[in-house]
Amino acid sequence: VVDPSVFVRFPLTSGPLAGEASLLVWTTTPWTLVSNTAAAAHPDVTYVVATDGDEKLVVAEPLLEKALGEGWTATGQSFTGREMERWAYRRPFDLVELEGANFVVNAEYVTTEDGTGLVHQAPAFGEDDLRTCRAYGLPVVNPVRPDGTFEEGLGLVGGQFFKKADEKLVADLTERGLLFKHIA
Ligand code: VAL
Repeated sequence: VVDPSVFVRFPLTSGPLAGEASLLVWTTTPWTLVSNTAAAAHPDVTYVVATDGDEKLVVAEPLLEKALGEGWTATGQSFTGREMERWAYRRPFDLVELEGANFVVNAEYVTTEDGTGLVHQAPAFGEDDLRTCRAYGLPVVNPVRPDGTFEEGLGLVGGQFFKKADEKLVADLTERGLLFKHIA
């Protein structure tokens, strides 16, 4: 089974682009978005603000075309990952309790081969994520029980087997206008 990959808008709520642009964040495991605590950017990569004339998205410069496709151009505004450190964003799902999280962190392992150069962080489900998020004092959020089902009471995923939740979560992101692209 190949994991789907999704590109999701994380609207910025602090920093110079607050209220006017979204980070475009990439993940191959949509079900872990419930446990998102941060978005990782490489400190030395240049990130550009791109627009289709309507909205603004932040992606790694080398991935602009590959991630966004036709109709998107750079606005001329750019930042290094280092400059973006600690910019806050609105998390994709607020199903679990979480405070003082959801900002850009820097990580050396982020590449510009695939995705957007902005990697969704869920420390409970990835070794790199755990190491990176620990350095920022971020909590480990794990609402999945040992039997692989989400804890009860978690809205649209409560009680569901983790892998089965992908579909519902992607549908919900789409409905709320947060899904940019879904490669199944
Ligand atoms: N960072 C990984 C991803 O985006 C996981 C482990 C959360 O798919």
